[in-house]
Amino acid sequence: MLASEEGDIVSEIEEIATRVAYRTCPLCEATCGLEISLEGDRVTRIRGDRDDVFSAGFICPKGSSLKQLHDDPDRLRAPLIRRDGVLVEATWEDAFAFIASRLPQIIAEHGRDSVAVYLGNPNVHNMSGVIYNRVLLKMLGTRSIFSAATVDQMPKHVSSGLMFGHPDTISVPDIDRTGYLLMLGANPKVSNGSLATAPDWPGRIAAIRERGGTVVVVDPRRSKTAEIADEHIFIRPGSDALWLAAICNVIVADGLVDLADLEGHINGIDAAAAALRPYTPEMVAAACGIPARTTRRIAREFAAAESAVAYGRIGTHTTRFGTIASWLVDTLNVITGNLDSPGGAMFPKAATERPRSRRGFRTGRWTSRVDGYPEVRGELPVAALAAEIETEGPGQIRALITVAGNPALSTPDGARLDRALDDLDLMISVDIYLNESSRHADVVLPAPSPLQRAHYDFAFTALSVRNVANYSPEVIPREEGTPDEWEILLRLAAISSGMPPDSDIGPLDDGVLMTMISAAVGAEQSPISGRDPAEVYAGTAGDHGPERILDFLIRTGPYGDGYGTRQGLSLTELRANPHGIDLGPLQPRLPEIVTTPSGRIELAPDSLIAALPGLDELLGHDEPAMVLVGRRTLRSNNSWMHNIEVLVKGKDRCTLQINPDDAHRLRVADGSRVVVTSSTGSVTVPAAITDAIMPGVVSLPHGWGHGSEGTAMETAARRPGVNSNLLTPSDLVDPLSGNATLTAIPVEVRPV
Ligand SMILES: Nc1nc2c(c(=O)[nH]1)N[C@H]1C(S)=C(S)[C@@H](COP(=O)(O)OP(=O)(O)OC[C@H]3O[C@@H](n4cnc5c(=O)[nH]c(N)nc54)[C@H](O)[C@@H]3O)O[C@H]1N2
Ligand SMILES: Nc1nc2c(c(=O)[nH]1)N[C@H]1C(S)=C(S)[C@@H](COP(=O)(O)OP(=O)(O)OC[C@H]3O[C@@H](n4cnc5c(=O)[nH]c(N)nc54)[C@H](O)[C@@H]3O)O[C@H]1N2
Ligand code: SF4
Ligand SMILES: [Mo]
Repeated sequence: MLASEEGDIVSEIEEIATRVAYRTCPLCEATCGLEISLEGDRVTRIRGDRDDVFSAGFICPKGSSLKQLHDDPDRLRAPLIRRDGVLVEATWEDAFAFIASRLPQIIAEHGRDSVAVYLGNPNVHNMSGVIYNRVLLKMLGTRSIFSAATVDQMPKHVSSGLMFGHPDTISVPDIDRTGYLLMLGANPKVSNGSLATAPDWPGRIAAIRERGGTVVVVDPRRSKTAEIADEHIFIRPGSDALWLAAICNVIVADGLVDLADLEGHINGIDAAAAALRPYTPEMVAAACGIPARTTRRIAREFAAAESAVAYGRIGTHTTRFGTIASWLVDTLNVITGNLDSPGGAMFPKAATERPRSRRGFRTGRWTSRVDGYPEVRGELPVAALAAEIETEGPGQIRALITVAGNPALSTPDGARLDRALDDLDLMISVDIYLNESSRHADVVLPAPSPLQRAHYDFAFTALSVRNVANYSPEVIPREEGTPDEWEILLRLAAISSGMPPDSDIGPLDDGVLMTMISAAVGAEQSPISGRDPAEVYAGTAGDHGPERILDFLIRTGPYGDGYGTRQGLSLTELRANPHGIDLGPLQPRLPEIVTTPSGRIELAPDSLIAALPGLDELLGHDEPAMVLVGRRTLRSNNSWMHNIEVLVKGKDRCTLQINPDDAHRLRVADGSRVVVTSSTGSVTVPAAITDAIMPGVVSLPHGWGHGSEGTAMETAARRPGVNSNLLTPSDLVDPLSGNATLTAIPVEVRPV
């Protein structure tokens, strides 16, 4: 009796103490559902949520390490202020007072453009960043805006803007239905996918093959994805645009153009065909390292497939021809009738999607002061940031705010930027670590851990291979007196507009929502068109912050309840569905999705046609002996998860992959240290000899190079690796998008 009574007591205690929370993983674009077991506020286990409507239990090693990230003693929990040259812990009040004593003064003396902002990648995975960075930028009123987008996907925004009318109208590969996937410069087996949100890419690739489809991977490395594909084709780094031109050329020359349902929706097909005419498979063969017969075969297979889709990512985007490559990927999809068609490239319909105007898209409304680069989406190339800090004159950058970014490691010519960061009059970092960039800051404001904030993927539901909506509340409460990230951003916004550091930010937050409501009630297509703004405001769930705005965006979005005008989604509905709500497979969206002034897809935008002959530069030159490409590894996340022991233990991952022929020629032994030198810098790193990489190409992952003085990431410092961006030059940007060149970097390799 006693024993069972005891048992009852024990299980009762367990019942009180343990709980399970469901949470979308915010670490990468795959948006996996996590099942998180807790005892009180201590995480005991994280595994894949088998009931998640999209990920069905899939998880990678990073997802479960959110526990270690949360528990990491190096993760910042209190603000830091630089006093007598050293960063010391301070109260939130003191930190904001410090900023208020410096920032408005710099703006008053040197003008608004003297304050720059750099927004890093995790902002896109964070409701606070997505909504409130815009408020910060607006209230700062600066044009000195930089982000990780210009070391990443900016070419896709530009080509999409020019072709479809809006830079966010991005087509994604419908991998769950396609019969033929042609993938360039992407390694989703490892990266878990990008600009194509899908949990379990490996399983989805296997499914294509199981249903009789074909997967072809074009990459200078036989990547993990290439290993699970039907075919892998080595390509000379940096030449994707040229090869895609030849593929399109074959489609046209062989009479394989078939617009199918796109007939009547396309402008410029003749102009595009004429511009591509010179680029025959024979002409590009040497530069691409791909025999003409292979190019012809792939073009014909692609055209013949029941459904087919071309998909290009980092490797195609991070070159001077990134925008051209991105345009040609979509051109290939269009001319084979595979755009906006199941199994082809389709347009997601996110639950928070806003109607887009028919203004069309343009770049270059202003230019960068020193190098004259055109503005793109209101941003300047981050490759130009160091020059803007170093170069004196009106408009020189004197202060920098970084939010969730590590540009010292993530952007080209890291050594130069690292020096420039030291020259700033003021640097403010909102970050969870004291890393290679935030170590230069005068004030560091720690954001809460990912488990301490609510989550909804505004960005990735718009890039998803299936329409899904999934909201997760915070899993663990924030420590008493600690602001959420949106409050930090809003307070920075307030201070930058001259408000006192301790002002009530509530009215500002109300204003953010009210502006959105006013726009919606005034918009014809909105379900709340003509409604009373005050009534809508009063009916919005929650009393502040990103969740209240999420409720508004969901309810006025394409599946929303329109504030009672129809059956549909709201935040309440999302909360009731912790495993997500499946909104079904992607649907054809033409013509409504196209917002070019003509109302048609523009296949031959002037700026792209004019830039195309630039590709000739790749032809007929002497190849440099060696070129450098990057790579990602499964347990990394750009530069910032190397402080987690479970992710970095084991063999060294920051190695230089080199082909056996090159290793033999250069007398490099496996595991020996080699010096890699580019026009920009030099690093010493262990060699890893492998025939998975093309002769003449070496590969080094980015995001390493830890342990510099003033950082506080002990585990990372023990396995520092080297910064591959010491080798990437800052003066080679894609002129159309401002994107940095991070691949095909000429280098010399020699043994130590
Ligand atoms: N050579 C080379 N360079 C590359 C690439 C490449 O392929 N090759 N890839 C590029 C790409 S695609 C990208 S996206 C960029 C990434 O460039 P960045 O965004 O500059 O770098 P990350 O390493 O992602 O750094 C993110 C920072 O955000 C912090 N952080 C994490 N979560 C939060 C949070 O919730 N709030 C706040 N405030 N901070 C947080 C982390 O501590 C870290 O300091 O790197 C680029 N650099
Ligand atoms: N594990 C892990 N996952 C991540 C990240 C991470 O750091 N680690 N980062 C996240 C981020 S921010 C992003 S943007 C995505 C990126 O996701 P992906 O675009 O899939 O990026 P990578 O895995 O770097 O794969 C790029 C591939 O391009 C190849 N490549 C290099 N140069 C060329 C070229 O000139 N032509 C062609 N055809 N191929 C080339 C490389 O060999 C590599 O295999 O990954 C996300 N997911
Ligand atoms: S694949 Fe991406 S979203 Fe899924 S668990 Fe891993 S890091 Fe998280
Ligand atoms: Mo990225």
